[in-house]
Amino acid sequence: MKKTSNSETKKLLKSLNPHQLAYCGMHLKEKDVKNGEYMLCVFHLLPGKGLNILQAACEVAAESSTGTNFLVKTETPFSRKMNALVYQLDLKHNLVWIAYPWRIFDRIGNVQNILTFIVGNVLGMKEVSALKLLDVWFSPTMLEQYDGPSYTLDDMRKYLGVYNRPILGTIIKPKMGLTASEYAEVCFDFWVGGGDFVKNDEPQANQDFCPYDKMVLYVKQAMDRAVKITGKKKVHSFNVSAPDYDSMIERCEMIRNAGFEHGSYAFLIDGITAGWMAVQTLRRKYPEVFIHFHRAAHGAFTRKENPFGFSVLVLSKFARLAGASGVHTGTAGVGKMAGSPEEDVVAANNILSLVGKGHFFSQSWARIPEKDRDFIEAVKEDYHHHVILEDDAWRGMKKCCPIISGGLNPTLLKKFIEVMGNVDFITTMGAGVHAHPKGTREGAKALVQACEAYQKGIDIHEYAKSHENKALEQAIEFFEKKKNKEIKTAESS
Ligand code: CAP
Ligand code: MG
Ligand code: MG
Repeated sequence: MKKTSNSETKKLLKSLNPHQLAYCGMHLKEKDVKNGEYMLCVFHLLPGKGLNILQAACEVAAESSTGTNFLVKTETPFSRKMNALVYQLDLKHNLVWIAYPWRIFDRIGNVQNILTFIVGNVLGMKEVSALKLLDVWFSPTMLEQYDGPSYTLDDMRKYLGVYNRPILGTIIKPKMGLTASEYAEVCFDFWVGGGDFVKNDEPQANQDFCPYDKMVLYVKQAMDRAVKITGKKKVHSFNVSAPDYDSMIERCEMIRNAGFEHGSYAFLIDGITAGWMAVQTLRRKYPEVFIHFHRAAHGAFTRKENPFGFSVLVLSKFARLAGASGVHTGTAGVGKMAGSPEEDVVAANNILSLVGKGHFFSQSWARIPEKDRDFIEAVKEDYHHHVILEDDAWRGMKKCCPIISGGLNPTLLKKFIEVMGNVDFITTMGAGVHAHPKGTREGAKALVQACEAYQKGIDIHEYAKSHENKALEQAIEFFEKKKNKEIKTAESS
């Protein structure tokens, strides 16, 4: 636990005023902060003018738990017990660890409430010139209160009959501007080309040129046609983000009343712009539906150039806590979006398994004490069978699956799987399918063929040589030529 020498700590402690001292717990040991009463956070923190790191950290602990910028006369012995406590520092890397008594959080399992505390006002405080929440740890007793996912990737696999490979998906492009029937036609082409899963793009809503009810109706017809032709089940993820609760529920009910069978539709929610309450509403109201968390606007908090905010890992952990079945976790530098490989992969792996290694904490997503013998068995089962045992679901928070999109195309699938280290994710390629020189259907075929090549252990260039894999050959020609051209332009500029 120790990250600062005793002399350094002593010097810093002496600099604290009584107000700051009330939020300092540098005496605490690992066993104290892991006694089940605390949620633990680690922040990258640069102090504001005139403060040292411990002073600034205590000010953050105050503002993000019970306090304000002065010691108030209205404090009580109990309120002091609810103070968050700074318990560890790493002066070399400007890191601070803060323990939060989780009784201060809304007791009905409310993620929005936690985030308002720990990445709320504090991001605007003058006492810091940088503050980024890098990792968070939940005790088993705290996990007890949170829903976690209900309908998972494993359920979707069962519905689709797809195992041992990623779920192959797309986002319909152009992102906006197609009529409802044009939109549905593109879905049909992707599904008939062999794709499993189609999602609305994150801004899809009730636009006058693509009325929501028509989009739902035509997608259903397209899905029915595609299922009939291919003999394979298909899934569509509808964006149900809306201006208010009633309109969101109205969209959900419109989808459920359009005749889609259970498992063939998912609810997509723009979790950052629509908000955590919407995510948890969908999870609690529709436990039998895949809740698809799109993270548009996360860059404002997660980009590494931004000194304020939180990491992709933190966002993904809270998405699992809130009950998202899947959340976008980034393409680990392989695709178009900014994001570090290590960051995205750590996030993806942490929300998928029963025990995940974070940047600073190893999180067991068990709702029971980790010493429980059976829990250890459940973890072993989890690794071997990729599921939390059905009758053991109560023990652990179910998996939340990574959803990978941003700039991927069939030629990058193998590279991404190797970076991820497993195939337990949904990939949704937009341009990667619809920019194919021969259009969407061939783009879908190219994606399927790239996945087949991976599963057979054959290089895609080899695999594309056989005549039935023309779609893949054309995709390689197009996307690799484009990439080479980009490299050449970058080199010449
Ligand atoms: C991807 C996408 C996704 C972003 C989200 C887009 O389209 O539809 O919303 O990938 O990024 O709008 O860009 P392309 P992330 O496949 O055409 O890039 O998954 O990193 O949250
Ligand atoms: Mg300590
Ligand atoms: Mg999008």
